[in-house]
Order: sequence, then C-alpha cells, then structure tokens
Amino acid sequence: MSDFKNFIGGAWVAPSTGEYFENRNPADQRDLVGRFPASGAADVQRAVESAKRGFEEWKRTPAPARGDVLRRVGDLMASRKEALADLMTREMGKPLAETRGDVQEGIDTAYYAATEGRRLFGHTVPSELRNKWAMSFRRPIGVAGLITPFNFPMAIPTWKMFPALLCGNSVVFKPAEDVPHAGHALVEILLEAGLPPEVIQLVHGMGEVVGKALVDHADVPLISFTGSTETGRLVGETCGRMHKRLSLEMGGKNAQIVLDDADLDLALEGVLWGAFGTTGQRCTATSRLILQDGIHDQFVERLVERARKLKLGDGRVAGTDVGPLVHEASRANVERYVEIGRSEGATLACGGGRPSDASLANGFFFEPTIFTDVRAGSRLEQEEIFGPVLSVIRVRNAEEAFAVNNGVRYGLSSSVYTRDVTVAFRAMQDLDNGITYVNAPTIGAEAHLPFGGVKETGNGHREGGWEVYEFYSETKVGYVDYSGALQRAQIDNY
Ligand code: UN1
Repeated sequence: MSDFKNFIGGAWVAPSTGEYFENRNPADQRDLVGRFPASGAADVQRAVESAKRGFEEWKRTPAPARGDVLRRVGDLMASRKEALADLMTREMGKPLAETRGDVQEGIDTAYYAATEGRRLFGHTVPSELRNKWAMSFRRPIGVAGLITPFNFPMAIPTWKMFPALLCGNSVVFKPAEDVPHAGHALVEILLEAGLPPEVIQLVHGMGEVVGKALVDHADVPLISFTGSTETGRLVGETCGRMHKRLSLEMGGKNAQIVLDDADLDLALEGVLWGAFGTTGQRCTATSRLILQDGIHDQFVERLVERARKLKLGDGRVAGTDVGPLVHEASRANVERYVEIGRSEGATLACGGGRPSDASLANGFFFEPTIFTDVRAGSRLEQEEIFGPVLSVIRVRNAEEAFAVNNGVRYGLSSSVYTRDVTVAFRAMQDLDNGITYVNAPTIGAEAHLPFGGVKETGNGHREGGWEVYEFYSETKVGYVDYSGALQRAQIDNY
C-alpha cells in the first residue's frame, strides 16, 4: 500500500516533513487503512500561498457556475455513496447505516449549495434621497481554513466547505487525524467535479501543528472549527487577536426529557438512538435523560433491558447496532467517567466496561452504559463525555426538567417527549439550546436548517441552512446617485 499525500498547489504531494502517521480501523487495530502525511507548518504555508491564487480565479467565477461544480460534486457523492460509507466506517467505526446517512448529508448540502448559487440574495431598498439607489450584495472573503472532527467525516467538512466555495472563497482543509481517508476521497471528488485545483488544498496532520499553523496564518481571514470547547477557546483567542472571522461548533451535554404523559414507546426508541448512535460520539448525542417521577421506574427498566441487547461490533458487519470508540484515548476517557460516576454515588444500571466477547478484543469497544440516580450538578451530569454513557436524572415536573436541561454550560440540542402541546411550545421557547426536538431525539438535524448551539457550544454562528452563507461572505453596500447633484444624506431632506 502506498502512502497517502496532501493536495497542495494543484498536485498530490508528500509532506515537507517526510513523516507519516498510521490510520487504523478502530474495530480491529490489525487493519491498517493507510499512512497519511504528518505535515508541518511549511506545508500549510505552501497551501495558503496556492489558495490565494485559487481565490483570485474563483472569486471571479459567477456564483451559478460555482454552484454547477457543487451539483456535480453531489452527483459524484451519490454515485459513490456505498464506497464512501464503507471507507468511513472502516476508519471511524460507526455502522454503515450511519455513514450512509453521513454521506447523504453531504449530498444534500451539495445540492442546497448548488441552488444557492442562483440566489445569494442581497437587498435593494429605497434611498431617502431622490434619484438614488441603495443596495446590498455579497462578496467572497478569501482563504477559508476548515478544521473538522472525526465523528461526521463527510457531513461536517461539507457543511463548511460547500458554502465556503459557493460564496467564492478558496479552502485549506485539515480533516481530523482519525478520518484522513474520508478527507482524501472528498477532495478527489471536488477535483473530478471540475473545481479549479488551487481552490482546494488538503493538508493532513495533527491539530497542534497543522490546525494551529492555519489558525495562526495572517493570510487566512476565515476559520471554521468543530471540536472540543477547550480547543475552540484557544482557536478563538488567536482569531480574536488577529481579527479573523470565526465559526465555532463545540461541546454538548444534550438532554432528552420524558414527561408522564409521553408516548413511552416512542421515547424509548428515541433515547436508544440518541444516546448510543455513533457510540455516543456526537455533539448532539443524548447524554442526559430527564425523567418525570410518574414514569421513571418503568421507563428505566425498559431502557436497561433494551440497552443490554444492543449488538456491539464492526460497523461493516450486518446487524451491528453500536460500533467501537474512535481510539484508545477516547475509551480511556469514557472509563474515567464511569469511575467518576461511581465515586459520585450514581447507580450503574448497565454496561460500564469493555465487552467480554473475544472477537471484539482488537477494537476500542465499550458497552452501552446507563447511570441512574444521577444528581443534577454532578460532574457526570455536567461534563461532555463523548461516549456511550447516559445519565438518568429524576424530576418532579416540567419546570424542574427545564431547569435541569438549562443547568449546564453547553446548549446544543434538547428533546422533549410530551403529548401536551402547550408544554411542547414552552420547551421550544424556554430551553437554552440551538435546537429543540419535540417527540424526536436530540440528533437528526437536517442540512437545510441552521445548526448550532448557544452558551459554550458555539460563538453565535450557525452551520447549514441559509445562515451559513452569511458567515462565508461579506456584506457590501452600494449607493448609486444619478441625480447629478450633491445630495447629503440625513441633511438635505430633513
Ligand atoms: C454532530 O452531532 O456532531 O444532528 C453533528 C445530527 C447530524 C449532525 C450531527 N445530522 O444528528
């Protein structure tokens, strides 16, 4: 197997460092996916220089023509959906049904971006003066540095990249070191679809080196980062100092609330999918389950019974419900939180350890884990774990449930199961999250709506939908005075 390369300056090239890192299958460490460049700051430097040339060309390409490229990208992704899903599962572990969905989110984002090429609306508004026009329109910004996580190897890069490109920016892409193969495949598709080569640069490597060099680079005015709140803070400090435009998408501690009047069958399916899908490694994962007194005991009993039956395994094998964690450090972190939960006095209702099945011994598997009697305010209840660990909190009523939901520093998504329409609307109004689901789990955002969170989850920007186009473009205003005279705004007509 040959080593993978970066894509810089319009060509596939080896890293300046001459160093590579291994990418192995988390379900079976004996399976080597490939060796990928451990690039250095010099590679980022070359990528940015090339991306600046790419930008000069791309910003002059009409937006509908930029959209045409993205439509072809969507077509290619659709035609390769199965192969992409397979390589993604192989390098990050979640079951094929989920990686297929991940690719589909990329396809949806491509087609949405393609049509946006014929909108990119500005406004034309009346001037306060006679014979004068006033209007706004959108301009591209420059080189966008995109730093993405492992858990949605296709959806999250495309959420950022396609709107960035549609708006006329060029891109330097640094995928997570756990999913470099997906990043490679995506860039191949962009090139095949006819994107001018210097418009996209792919630089593999470590966040502390490549990501940092990108964030520090004076000629990268736009940064979009998805990852931990701790790293996001560092990125934000630099971008603040350098006056960069920055979109942050960070941690979550999302709750599903189930009230006494809820459809419990529905709520049960919801929490199993929300908590253990992607092995709990989603920013939108359900990591807290807030249950009202009246249904608490029976719901926990049914939930534990079902969670115990979830089938752990290789995501590429039919019948697998839950894949491995992405790497050893991530499993060690989950184990640490199980210890924290125990020491805080929570009751371990199921899971809590590695599976005994010998066929899983070469992967980073961990059992779906549920703690009950979790105290609001405890570390288990407050901190993001990013693994298959669900904390159950008992409450008396909807008010208390809402307060518990809001009592964390994150605010990505929330979910409420109830048949009472007034409670449902109050939840949408009062829960401090960027997304609230009614009678649906905390995961399942659609590509054409804004995605993001409040508090320490984000910094006010959204991905997806129509709002992301605001982030990747600059508003410019034009005034055209055809009166033939000096007209002084705010003065001559008042
Ligand atoms: C994430 O949780 O990291 O909402 C992104 C969802 C997906 C995107 C999640 N469409 O489940």
